[in-house]
Amino acid sequence: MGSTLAGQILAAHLVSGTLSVGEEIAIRIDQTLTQDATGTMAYLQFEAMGVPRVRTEVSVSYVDHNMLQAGFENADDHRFLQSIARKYGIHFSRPGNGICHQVHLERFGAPGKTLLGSDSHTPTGGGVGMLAIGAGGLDVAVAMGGGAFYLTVPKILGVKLTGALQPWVSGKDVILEMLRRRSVKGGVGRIVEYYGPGVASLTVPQRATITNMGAELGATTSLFPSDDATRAFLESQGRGAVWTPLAADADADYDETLEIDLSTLVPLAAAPHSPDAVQPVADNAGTVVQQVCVGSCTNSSYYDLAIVAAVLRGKTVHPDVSLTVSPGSKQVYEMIAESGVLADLIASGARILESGCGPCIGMGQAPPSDSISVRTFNRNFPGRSGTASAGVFLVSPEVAAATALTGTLTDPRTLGALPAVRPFTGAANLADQLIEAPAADGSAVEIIRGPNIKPLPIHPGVPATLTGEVLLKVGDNITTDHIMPAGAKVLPLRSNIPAISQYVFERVDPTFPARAQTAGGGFVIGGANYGQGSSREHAALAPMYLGVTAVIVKSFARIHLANLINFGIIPLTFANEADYDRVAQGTRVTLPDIAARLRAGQPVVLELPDGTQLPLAHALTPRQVTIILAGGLLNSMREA
Ligand code: MIC
Ligand code: SF4
Repeated sequence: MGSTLAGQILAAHLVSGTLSVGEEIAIRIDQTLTQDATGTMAYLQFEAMGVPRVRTEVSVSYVDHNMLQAGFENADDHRFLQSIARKYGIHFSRPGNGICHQVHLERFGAPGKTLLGSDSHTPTGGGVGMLAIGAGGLDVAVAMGGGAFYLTVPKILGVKLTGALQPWVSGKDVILEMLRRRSVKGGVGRIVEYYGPGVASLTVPQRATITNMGAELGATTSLFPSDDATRAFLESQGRGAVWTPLAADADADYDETLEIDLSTLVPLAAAPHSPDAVQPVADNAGTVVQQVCVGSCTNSSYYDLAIVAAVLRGKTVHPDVSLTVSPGSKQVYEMIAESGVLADLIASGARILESGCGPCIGMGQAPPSDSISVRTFNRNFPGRSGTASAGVFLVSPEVAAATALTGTLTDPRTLGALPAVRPFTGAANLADQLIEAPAADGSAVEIIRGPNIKPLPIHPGVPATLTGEVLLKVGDNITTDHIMPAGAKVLPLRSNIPAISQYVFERVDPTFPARAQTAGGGFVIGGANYGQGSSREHAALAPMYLGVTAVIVKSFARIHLANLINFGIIPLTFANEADYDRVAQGTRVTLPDIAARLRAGQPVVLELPDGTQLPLAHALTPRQVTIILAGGLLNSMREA
């Protein structure tokens, strides 16, 4: 049997291990990216490693998340990031240059390369045939230092695309259809690889929308072949030289397959509060909407904005709707300015925001109380918009535009024929004025640290036996937004763990931080897919700071599991899922001889106050056990 494209790229980058599903392998990383909300931690960790200069082919530090400067914190962090980039040989994409994933696709993405990013939507790069994986900042720091990235070999889910999209249906509807069929757990332990005759009809930005939101499936990554459309895209970026044709073998051996006939898809929407609550837009048509937001790393390419402008041209946004538009990159911003798309948007009453994550991460534009916001973004977790009582629908730009016009959720096919989109006929500005290339020698550069940047907390190491209180018990699909919220108030504290830890589980139980500290730490019990969503390692680091020593759940999401290990929190699962019901919040429980049992590979149990022992499981490798027992990866690197 022939090999899959993902298999080919993994094989070409294999450093250790064997490529069989479930095995731990290490791969070489060609490129890294960080963004400002995860980057400060990643670079503090990189500094702690004592490596004089990054050892990747390309490393880029983006500023796109923490753009609201309501105090000195974000501005200080940006200056820190710039000085670190100058010192260690990292490209620095300045604020205003755009969202990391959009800019990376345009300016650095290359077929066949590996990319590790401290952001869960790094798989956007799969749109040009890269193997692009999201990870915690510490794993990215290790990769910048030349270290390999460890992962469990995923299954390859081959998605055969046939047919072509109908008018008003877009790439967003393809990934929403995937979420409808497979759920937010459907990609866990898998790489999603698209192939088949339908691929050629999709543009690179459409493909990137699909691979971007593969993160919401829980997939390790998603990718497309590199073909003529890829070449055309890279040539338009003045980077045709990095193009190489790539595809799975015709008889590729996928672990699973499914087929989507693109011509059968209709406009879809993910209803509040989960990206997999997908239904046809028509089913919810008429829902009154107060806000529409266009942008985010999922849908902020030239066409995404141009189709919105085409729908709105000569008309005005509905009086009860606030419409915001955030271009994905400075390049896209300049293109819409030149083609007239921007003027159409302004004339229609759209509120134009700077190039960045903006409302997607709750950096402004919180919707009104009890309202409905319709967004072209990728996540609609409760409270993420900044308004706990608001509901968010995730849709395509086409649906967003139709909705902005009518004031109710609208299937754009009801608007009649697809309007003509203003073409961009000029040449894109490829001068990269806002990307500072690294100096040849940065050794003399001083790192600038504002008062917001606090040193990394140190883990004391794991004692022989762990006893503690069950501080919190939560259900299934807990996201890292639940564990460590983002938004305008909390994000500026990303470089200050003592301060940010006071917001851990804020939306689930605001008494958690105080209770955890009073109890001297303890355990968290959770359901299935615990830790889905964002890659933020603060969702491990801040609980660790509060004294959380072990998290016991039905199952974990990949990146959060890796982050728990990296920060020395023991991740365990119930051997019998039903035992979840036997552990109550507030109980004092014990993990007897946990250190010795993990080290010896012996069964681990959870002891209840009445002496009952519940069998637990884990899939930790000896390497991971060593890391945990040392109190995390940095401690274990120092010991080595
Ligand atoms: C997100 O979309 O949640 C973020 C903000 O981009 C995160 C990273 C972070 O929390 O800093 C992600 O997706 O990894
Ligand atoms: Fe930024 Fe939103 Fe994309 Fe995260 S999902 S990188 S916050 S635009």
